Formats: sequence, C-alpha cells, structure tokens
Amino acid sequence: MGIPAPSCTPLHETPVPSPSAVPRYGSDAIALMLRELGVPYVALNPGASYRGLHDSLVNLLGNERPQMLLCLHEESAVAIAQGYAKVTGRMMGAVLHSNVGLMHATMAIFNAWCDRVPMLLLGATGPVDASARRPWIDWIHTAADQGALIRDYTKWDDQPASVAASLESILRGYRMTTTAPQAPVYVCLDAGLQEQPLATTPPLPALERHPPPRVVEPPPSAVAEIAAALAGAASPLLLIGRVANDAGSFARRVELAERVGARVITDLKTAASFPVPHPLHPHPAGIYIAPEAAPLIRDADVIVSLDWVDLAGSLRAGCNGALPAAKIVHCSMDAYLHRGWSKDYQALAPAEITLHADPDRLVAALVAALPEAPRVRPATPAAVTAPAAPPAASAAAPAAAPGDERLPIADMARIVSTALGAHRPSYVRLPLGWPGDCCRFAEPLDFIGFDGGGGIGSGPGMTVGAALALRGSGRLPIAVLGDGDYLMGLTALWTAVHYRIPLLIVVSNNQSFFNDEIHQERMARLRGRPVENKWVGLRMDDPAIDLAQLARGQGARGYGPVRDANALRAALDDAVRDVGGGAVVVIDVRVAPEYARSVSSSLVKHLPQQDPSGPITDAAHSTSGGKP
Ligand SMILES: Cc1ncc(C[n+]2csc(CCOP(=O)(O)OP(=O)(O)O)c2C)c(N)n1
Ligand SMILES: [Mg+2]
Repeated sequence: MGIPAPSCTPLHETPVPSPSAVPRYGSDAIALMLRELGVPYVALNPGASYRGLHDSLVNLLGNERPQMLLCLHEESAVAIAQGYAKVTGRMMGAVLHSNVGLMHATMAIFNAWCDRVPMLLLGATGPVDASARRPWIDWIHTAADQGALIRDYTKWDDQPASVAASLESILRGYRMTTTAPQAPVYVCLDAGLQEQPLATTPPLPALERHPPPRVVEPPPSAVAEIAAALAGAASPLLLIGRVANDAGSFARRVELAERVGARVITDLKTAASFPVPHPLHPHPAGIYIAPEAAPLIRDADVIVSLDWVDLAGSLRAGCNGALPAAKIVHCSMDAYLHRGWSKDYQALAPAEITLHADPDRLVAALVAALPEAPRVRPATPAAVTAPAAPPAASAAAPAAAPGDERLPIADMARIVSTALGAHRPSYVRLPLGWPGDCCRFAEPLDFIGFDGGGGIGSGPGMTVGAALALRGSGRLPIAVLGDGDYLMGLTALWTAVHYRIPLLIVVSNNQSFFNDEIHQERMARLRGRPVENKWVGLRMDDPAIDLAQLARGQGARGYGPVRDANALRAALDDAVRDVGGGAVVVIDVRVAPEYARSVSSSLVKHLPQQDPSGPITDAAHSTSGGKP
C-alpha cells in the first residue's frame, strides 16, 4: 500500500499577463531556449545580475516551463536540482547570482559533480562592458572568468558574448549534461547581454538538427569474451554501482546474476540497483565493503564492475590491501570526466577488460549472449519480494537521566523501517550509523543514493528535489538525516512547504557532529590522551536546538523531540497521514551518540577498536549526568 497522492495542488505563482509579452530582449530569447529544451524547473535565489532573465521567465513565459522554485540559499537550489536528477535521471536548472551566489553554491555543485548527475547551471555576471556598470555593486559582482570557480568540478562552462551565442551555448550545455557520463554544466550570462533590447530575437537553433548522440553498443567481441568468462566462472561476482533506475534495467541485472549464478554486492553511495533481499545478494549494501562481504571479492574468479565507485579501493578492502586474483571487467565511462583538481576519480583500478560503455547496455548484451536456463536458481525466489523483517527493536534503551532518554540508533532505524514498510518509502538519505539490516531495498527508487561529494548540509535540499520528482507517484519520500546535516541545510524546507511538495524528514538527532567524535576518540587513543574530551567542540547542546520548532517556523509540521519507541511509532503514524495530505513533516528523534555495531562497516569506515560486540557509544563521557 502506498501513500495516497497528496491532496494539495502544487503552488504555481501565476503572474498577471504582461501587455508586452513579445520577445524583445536578449534574455527573452534565452528564456525561450529554456522552454524549447523542456527545462521543467529552475531553482533559484534572486540577484540583479540576472534580473533580465528573471523578468523574461515571469513576464514573457508566465513562470511556466520552466517554473521558478524560490530557494532561501543557493546551496539548496543546486541540491534540489541534484535530488530531482537522482530520481528522474533528467536535468532541471538552477540559476545562480553572479559571483556571490555561485560561491554559495559551490559545495552543492561539487556534490552534484561527484554524483555524476545532469544539471544546467545558469549564472550571471557584469555587465561585462564596464561603461554600463552601476557604481560599486556591479563592480564587486563582476568577475573575470567566473566559471573558473567551478571549472574543476563541472563538465563544461561557457560565457557567451552575444545573444545568438548564448542560445547555442545553452543548447550545447544541455546536450553535454544529458550525455553520459553526465555531470553539471555552467553557462554564465552577461547582465548587459540579457538586458540588451533587440529589434528581433535570433532564431532558436533547430533541435532536430542537434539530436542527442546515438549511444554506442559495447563491442560484440568484448561482450562475447565477458560472457564466456562468466559462463565458465565458478564464483562470479557483480559489483553494481552507477546504473539506471528503470524497472527494465533493474530486472535485467537480476536476470544476468541468476543466469551465471553471480553473487552481487551493491553500494549505498549509489541508488538501489539490485534487490538486496535476493539470495544472490548475501550481505547488506554499504558505503564500504563490509568484512563479511570481503570473501566474495577474495574468492571470486571473475568480477564484473558496473560503474562501481572506487573499484580499486573496494577490491583492496576485500583483500586486506592486496588485489584479488580474479579476472576483472571494469565497465564505466567515468574516465571521460577525470581531471586533476579533485581526486574523485579514485585509485587506479586494475582490469583485464576495460570497457568505456554504458553498464546497462553491457548487462543487456550479456543477457542476450548467455544461455537462458539459469545456471544457479536462487534458493528462495520469494525472498526477492518478501524481505525478511529486521530484528525487533531492543526492549531496553540505555540508562539515561530522567527526561534525557534517547533511542539507540538501531532501534530508531528498525521502528522507522517497520512503520514505513507498507507505504512504499523512497529513502532519499540515511545517516551514518544506520544498520545494514534496515537497508532492505527491493525495487528501483527504494533508495536513491548518497550525496556524491560528502558535503554535509545537502540532505534537506536533496530531499526536496527528490520529493518534487516523486510527487504523485504514490511513494513516500523519506530522508533520515543527521542533525548536523539537517541544521546546515534546513531552509530548503521552506521551498517544499511553499510549493506544496510533501515529504518526511526524520532527524537522527544525537546533538552532535558525532562522526567527528569517533575521529577525536581515535586521536586520543592513538596519542594516549583523555578520550573523555572527544565531545568538546562537537556537541550541539546547551542550549539544545529545537529541531521541530525550526520546521514549524517554516510552515512544516514538526514532531518531537521524540525519546522513546512508542512516541516514535505514534509520530510516524501521524507523519504518514500528514504527508499523504500534502504536508512537509519533520520528526526530531533523540538518539544516543553511537553508531550501531550491526552496521559493521556498511556506513562507517573507521570504528574505533573497542568492544567489538557492542555499539560504539559515548560511554567515555558522561551523558547520564545530563550535559557532557
Ligand atoms: C560541509 C562539510 N563540513 C564538514 C564535514 C565533516 N563531517 C563529516 S560527517 C560530519 C558530522 C555530521 O553530523 P551529523 O549530520 O549530525 O551526523 P552524525 O555524525 O552526528 O551522525 C561532519 C562535520 C563535511 N563532510 N562536510
Ligand atoms: Mg549528529
């Protein structure tokens, strides 16, 4: 049972008709180009550098196709576009004010770059003609080569010098960002050019003369070689990374694994790509290779990587730093994007066969090349659609001072996944410390992957963008965010409330940038210094921040702080009802500062070497006394 479609209608800010709605300015032509390309939305925070384009979007296009989505921070605007692309596979736009708006947006652009999502970023500067600049403000908001700020983490950028060149530039950028390997592009529009009056606007380039490039199929000889290797393998392994999230591609991956009896490992950095409960997927997906999954890598004789992020690092993680003996097939087009500034290309991956091809096309070709009868039938096919329930929440929470009770994070996770299981949740984000057994993704879009660049603060914006894309799908957009992530990006919620984009955020509130407590604990242990001090400079307490109030202050529903299992269940019931009715809901759940040990290394890289069986807790400092 999914949640019903929201009962509210999306807000459209409809402008009064303009008496002079004929294209007469440079930005009018640019706005028409955006419509021609089918850009559905442009997320933005305003600025005088693109007041010409803003006017054209409102008074020429009537704020339709594209529709503007007002954001309270440029970082949210880009995160929203990223969330939208992660769900739909399609791009939307973001418009960023001159240099300062672009500076605000940089981290989000880096996330989108590392996540390899399509996105059209429009910027502005100038007037480039200094004689046309207003005093002071136009000078501080004009930069030479503005694209240089983000050139190292965009696929392409341009600053066209005429209106006709702007149209070509936007079309070129659109084709580039939507062509694999995908990544954001940036087109910087001179303010003077936008505001330039025109006797007639230049014709839009004919789209049919600039079609998307035909996709090249993987070479048949390579397909035959890989198929033969898989067919002859005793322990084949598929590592599934950045792949398409349509149902057909998802089903073909299952088909391939079953035909050759391959084990499968999936990655929480990327979206749900294979049914986790499937018998051929024996271990929970993780951010890192979990110790229990390592033997699959060590013992494999053929490994096929389908655009797996950090192939070399994962292979070494599975083999104690060595490389596996297996024959390795690496199918990815990512090398086309590799540059020098950011090392997001990861360690150099060994491979006997490297294919610069679309991984889903390789899967389709392999399925066509391999015999139909499954070599190894899954033991219990029913398990594919009926994942085993996670262990029940533990009965007893750790002792805490009266009024300061907190849920173990594993309990919170199990209660959330059980309560939402029947409502077709689409997990947009999971916090560090989320237990692997609560990642029971069985279908595409059950999980949409991580932030790409590890930039905290993107969670709320990405949730809004994903929820925008999921609107009316019957799915429940849910993000479980760390309190630090929530607090850095929470003004994105207003955009969701304003445009009636229903969603649920559960904040895993340990009142800390807790990931760094683990690092400080590690430092203290290594250096023989007091572990008790690990919280200093990291705890967000005194005063405790009222996270639900911060949601209510933006017109969202805010529940909590919730401190026990029953209160959480009740809040989730209310939240599901509210989201079904169109609301934006935040539940603040007080969780103990700990990462669930059952997560093993799925979401955490370096757990300190302490009690190997118990959770990583803040036992070293006293929460029982209330304040650290
Ligand atoms: C923009 C940015 N600043 C700082 C960091 C370093 N960092 C990584 S995880 C983390 C803590 C995040 O806190 P929270 O979201 O509350 O999650 P928790 O660790 O408490 O589970 C920080 C500060 C980062 N990755 N990105
Ligand atoms: Mg935290």
